[in-house]
Amino acid sequence: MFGITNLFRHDRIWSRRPELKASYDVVIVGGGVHGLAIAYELAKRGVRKVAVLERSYVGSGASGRNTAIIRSNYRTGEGVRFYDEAVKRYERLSTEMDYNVLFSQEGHMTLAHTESAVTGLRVRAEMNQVMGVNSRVIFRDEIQELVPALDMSDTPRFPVLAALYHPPGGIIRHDAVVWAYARQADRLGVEIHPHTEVTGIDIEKGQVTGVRTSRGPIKTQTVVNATAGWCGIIAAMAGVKLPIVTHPLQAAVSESLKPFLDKVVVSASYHVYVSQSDRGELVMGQEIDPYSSYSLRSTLPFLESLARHVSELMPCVAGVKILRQWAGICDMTPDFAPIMSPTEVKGFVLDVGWGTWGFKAAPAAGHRVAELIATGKVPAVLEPFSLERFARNEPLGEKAAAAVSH
Ligand code: PYC
Repeated sequence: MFGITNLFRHDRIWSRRPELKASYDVVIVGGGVHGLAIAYELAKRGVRKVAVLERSYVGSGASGRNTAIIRSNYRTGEGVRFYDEAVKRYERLSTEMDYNVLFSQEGHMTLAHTESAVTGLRVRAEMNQVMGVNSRVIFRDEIQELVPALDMSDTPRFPVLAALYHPPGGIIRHDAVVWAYARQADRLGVEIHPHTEVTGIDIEKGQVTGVRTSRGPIKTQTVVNATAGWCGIIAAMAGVKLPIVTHPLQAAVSESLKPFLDKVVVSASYHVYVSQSDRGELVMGQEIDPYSSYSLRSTLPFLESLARHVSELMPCVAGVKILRQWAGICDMTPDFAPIMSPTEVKGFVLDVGWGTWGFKAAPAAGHRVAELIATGKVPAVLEPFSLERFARNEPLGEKAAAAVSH
């Protein structure tokens, strides 16, 4: 690869796709940020024969489609502890990877427009503070000072009453994170196989023995399902049933504007969130589409509703043009928390159910799932995220803090 002149020669970020080997120690299904982070962490622990299989290009799924919000202001102690580990790992990631992932810790703000929402934010703030996470409830004057673009008058349909302000939250460059992990994993000897589709998983006497792919079979004793959107399909190949329903999630960006918004703003009543990227675009989204689907189509009703609600929240952006819109698909669990877990099939490990909250978790998920595989023991921080919690009827109750819902 060359720059404008051939004086600046750059090597590829990671190696060309190699031939598939007949066997690997660990096969990771899914070449998004989670799969790559697990591979990198395994390689760091000295597990060398690791292959990442991706049916399209690296980062083509949820990793390339999310709106890159990082935060740990969750509602349950289990959630806050886990996502706080992820935020701390993200803070060190540019240095660890020797690659600028453009993490802007500009602060995250969840607005409350009703008294009951204010109570919900107080509960979250308490839990965040008990767990050592910087979050507090702030009121109208401070909100106005931090985000002058918000309509703080009494005339909106839902006047702003208070907000949960979380200073360590912010936005990151999602491609940079994916490329950084792919590059470091590759340097440590991980094989990355784009355009390699998994078509079956072989199991003998309750133990994984191999994976069938569009490029031939592979022998392995360990398969990690790190897919987003299709995790139920991959799990079914191993005979494992997941309590997951898949929904589209849409987002859009505006034309570039001068910087005026340096907080991520979320409003559950208007069902929208807005941030401004380093390029000046407004990055905006709503809740998941209400129907279950694998479609990556973006829709006009989404855009109409987004435009209406964002301009109610920030009337000054009403005339701004939309540059593009897109969709991703999200694997929703009943409790809006992920599944990182061994399964009843020996050697079949899950890192799935990441709904609308997966990108922000990748460094912690990669580290802890690799620990689970390398040591054979579930790390304490992952215990609450087992698959079995659903059979035991012990859901986590994270719905109130995931994405913009409630
Ligand atoms: O979890 O912050 C979040 C989020 C925003 C949009 C989708 N997920």
